[in-house]
Amino acid sequence: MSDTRPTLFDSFRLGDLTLSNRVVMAPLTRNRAAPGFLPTDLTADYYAQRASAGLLISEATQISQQGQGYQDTPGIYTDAQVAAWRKVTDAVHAKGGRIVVQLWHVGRVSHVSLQANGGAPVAPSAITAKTKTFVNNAFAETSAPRALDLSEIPGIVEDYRRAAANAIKAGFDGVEVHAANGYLIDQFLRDGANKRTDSYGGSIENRSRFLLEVMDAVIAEIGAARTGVRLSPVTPANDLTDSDPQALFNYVMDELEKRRPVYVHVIEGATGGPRDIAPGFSFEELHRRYSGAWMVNNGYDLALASAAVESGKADLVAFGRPFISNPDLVERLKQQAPLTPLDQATLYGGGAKGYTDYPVLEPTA
Ligand code: 8OZ
Repeated sequence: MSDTRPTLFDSFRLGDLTLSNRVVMAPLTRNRAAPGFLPTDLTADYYAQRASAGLLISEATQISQQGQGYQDTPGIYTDAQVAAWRKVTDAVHAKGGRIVVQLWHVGRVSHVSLQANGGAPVAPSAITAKTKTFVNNAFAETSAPRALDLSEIPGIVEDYRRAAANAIKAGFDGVEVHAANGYLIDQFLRDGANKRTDSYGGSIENRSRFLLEVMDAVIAEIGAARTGVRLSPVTPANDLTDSDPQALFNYVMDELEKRRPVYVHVIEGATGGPRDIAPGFSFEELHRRYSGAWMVNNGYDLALASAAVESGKADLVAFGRPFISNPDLVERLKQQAPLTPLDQATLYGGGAKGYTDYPVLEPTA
């Protein structure tokens, strides 16, 4: 049966890892970090409960204080954070799971109350995002950012490198560079937010420079086999637009292909929203340019995911919200069992309720 097509439930070789299936838990912000921006024992339970996914991607995790944009999100820049994440990765590994950490810098999607000395958030250009963040237990307009000075950019690249080194110290199987959803790297990429006139703005090559420097630094530190990247070429999330996303992301893919991170993770359509893609944009064209593992995300169900894997459209499929309310999502998909609906009220913040108390299927006799 050597010519059978792979299914969603077949194992997959990802770099040096063997994933037990092709169902990935997407990164999901839960805002439950303890003081010091530490993951907790509950965080360890939460991920360990979901360890039957082929791969877990952690919630977005800031690489520095400057990179934080919402209250109670975890970091990976202090020794205490590394030690706390070690408990999470140990718990996942004890259950036979695999987990990477998503490395995050929010750029302009932040608030002065989170920044050192109440300073302005940083961005490629001083353009405020028309979007909200969550701080001091309430939604708030994002604060007006200041444009990064050219001399500051190497320091942020260095923050990514250090975070990647910390990830390995913390026992992660790798990292995912968050270059999606309108955060800092995406702000550099897309021309709605990047109006720079130096070597990081203007042309597609210049706007891609920051992402590629981050990828080079992370790959030099931990290796391409442990480095993935997430892109959302057409999402309007966090007030971001681009005048020619196909040309921009074709170039990005050609440059990624030279560096061969272990996977590229794409959000098809509007993040967490419609999968519709404007005419003229083709994800297939991006996929054709890249020979590594291809991970897709956004509104997948069993039928869509199975079709994607069986047709070769994707190697891996990331499920987001269904994983919150179904810790045994892989088993439920396998059995075509009903899914528990998500409780929106416990999505962000709080404790065990809506975090570690979702049920698993009763074992069948
Ligand atoms: C939801 C709420 C806060 C942050 C993303 C990290 O969209 C996020 C996020 C999602 O990538």
